[in-house]
Amino acid sequence: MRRVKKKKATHPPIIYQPQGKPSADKQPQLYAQAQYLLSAPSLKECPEDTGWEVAFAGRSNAGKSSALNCLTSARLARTSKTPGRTQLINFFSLDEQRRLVDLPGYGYAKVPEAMRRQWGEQLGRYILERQALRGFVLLMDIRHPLTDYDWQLIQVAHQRDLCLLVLLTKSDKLKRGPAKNQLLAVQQQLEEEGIAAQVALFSSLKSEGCAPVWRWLDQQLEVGASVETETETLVEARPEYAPEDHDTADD
Ligand SMILES: Nc1nc2c(ncn2[C@@H]2O[C@H](COP(=O)(O)OP(=O)(O)OP(=O)(O)O)[C@@H](O)[C@H]2O)c(=O)[nH]1
Ligand SMILES: [Mg+2]
Repeated sequence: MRRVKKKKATHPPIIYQPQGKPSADKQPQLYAQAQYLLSAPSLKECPEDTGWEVAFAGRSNAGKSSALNCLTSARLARTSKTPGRTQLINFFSLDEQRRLVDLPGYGYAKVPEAMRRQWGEQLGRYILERQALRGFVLLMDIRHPLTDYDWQLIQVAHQRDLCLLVLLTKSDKLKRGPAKNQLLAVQQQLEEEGIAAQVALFSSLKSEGCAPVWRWLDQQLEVGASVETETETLVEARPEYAPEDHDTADD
């Protein structure tokens, strides 16, 4: 009997597989054109202190780099399942005068005490001294909001009267109801402490929550002032980025 040779199954190569529903948000050109600028180990190595800057801060592993990647074009900032990965102040330019900044995460217990203290100092100096700094995005894992370190940062930002946007990240980890409750609880605690801040849910994994962040960033970066930008030009929504859901560190 003639044996029929089985055909080998062939699969088309997987180029990009979105993990969530495509976002309905349209990404403004200003954020799509973001480029890596430089990484500074301390304040004196930062770019010239002119123009407008918004910093992304939060505990190690909160999802800062992932959020930056999601809001901009692609894999600009390095993400990791190992907390404490971002040890430098990373600058990304949007145009000649506007930058987004990925700050080193704080509060990671395994980082040696001396290094933590040194980073605390650099972070404090950056926040208090940097003239270009116009606002702060504080990112907190929705399951672990408002740690002592977060409060310290909020107080320092408050001292300088910096605008604050609080993002509760990894919102995909909770169902809609509990996520909303967590949002309300955080809003209430900030209000009780007299902190004026916008609070919003955010998921890099699902590309959810980008539009309000872009609007808020536009305000802090005074988009439209002095430098001609193309924020009116909207490009297709979905940044070609979604972090892998390998966030097992504190599940
Ligand atoms: N489920 C889920 N996981 C996420 C999300 N955003 C980030 N992660 C995961 O969380 C981990 C940490 O993300 P990073 O963006 O590197 O966090 P970071 O705050 O920059 O961390 P450091 O640089 O160490 O301070 C990674 O494993 C990401 O894949 C999200 O929206 N949903
Ligand atoms: Mg990082």
